Amino acid sequence: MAKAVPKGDYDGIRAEVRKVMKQPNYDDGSAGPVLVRLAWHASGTFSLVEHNGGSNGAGLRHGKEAADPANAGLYHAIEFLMPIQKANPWITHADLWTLAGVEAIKAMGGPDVPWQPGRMDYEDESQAEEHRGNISDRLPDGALGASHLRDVFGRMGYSDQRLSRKQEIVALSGAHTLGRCHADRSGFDGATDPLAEISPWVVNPTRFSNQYFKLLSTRKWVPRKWDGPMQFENIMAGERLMMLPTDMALMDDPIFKEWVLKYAKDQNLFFKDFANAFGKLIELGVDRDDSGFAHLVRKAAKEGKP
Ligand code: DDH
Repeated sequence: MAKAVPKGDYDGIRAEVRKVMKQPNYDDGSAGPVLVRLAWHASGTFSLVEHNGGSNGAGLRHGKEAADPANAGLYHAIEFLMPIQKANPWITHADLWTLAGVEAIKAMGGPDVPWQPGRMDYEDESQAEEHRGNISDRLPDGALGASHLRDVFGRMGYSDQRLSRKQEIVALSGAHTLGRCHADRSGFDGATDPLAEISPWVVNPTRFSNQYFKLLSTRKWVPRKWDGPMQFENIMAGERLMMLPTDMALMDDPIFKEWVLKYAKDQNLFFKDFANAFGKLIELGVDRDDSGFAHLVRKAAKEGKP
């Protein structure tokens, strides 16, 4: 029997997301990048083996996950979406966050990412703790390298050892064509630097494109001389762009590099692979039953490795 699809005016929600994206007093005038980051951090905690984490439940609203330093600054995204949730209480936070990320990508010129409703929300902190267990330290650390990327995405089920999937880690990393680092959130970048306000990864950080791959593969990136965490920079005509050590790892590793170069040359290929990979990301751990809803039941951990 085909699974039911939960009912709701999702096109109306998409239109409202486009409206709240316009934030003249926030960053580059757009909430888009931080909405995409919310969808990613809500989903990227999934573990295939332990079968916990992921976007279902919207656990990031509660306890340790909300307080995780990796999620610093995401309250901006949650607050931007709050009026939509209040006006449309039928939609769960978990569905709204993932739909907002997908719609923001589209609104910023990116591809259509497949999205389906049906996620549920944890009712309270104790339900979240009971279902999720300890999922701290699962999001990637920008100071590390290629093997860390393989560990983090391998835990979710993305693995570059499988031929058909090796490009997904690189494709997802292309989201750094959006937004910027904030010294008060991740510690990267420098608020005291006169050039700091123009230090995202690419020149136009609210436009989804393959610029990240073009710049990563063609500019000369040098370690930044400062007291903050290790990061790389390229300054040209007074404009400072940056890369994290994890971004540079994509060029150091021959398998990842092959895909960086492909995406730098072919934006359509990047859009196609990104849409597939992001679509999978927001589905991780979302197990719908025939009602179309992904009821929040604690699953047993799986045997073995992904
Ligand atoms: Fe990221 N990211 N990300 N990222 N990310 C940051 C910002 C943004 C890492 C670290 C950082 C993905 C992968 C990685 C976005 C999307 C995605 C910041 C800066 C850090 C640090 C946060 C701040 O200071 O505000 C690391 C490490 C990885 C990795 O190694 C894999 C992925 C997979 C995505 C995705 O969406 C698929 C976006 C968007 C931003 C910009 C946020 C903003 O507020 O602007």
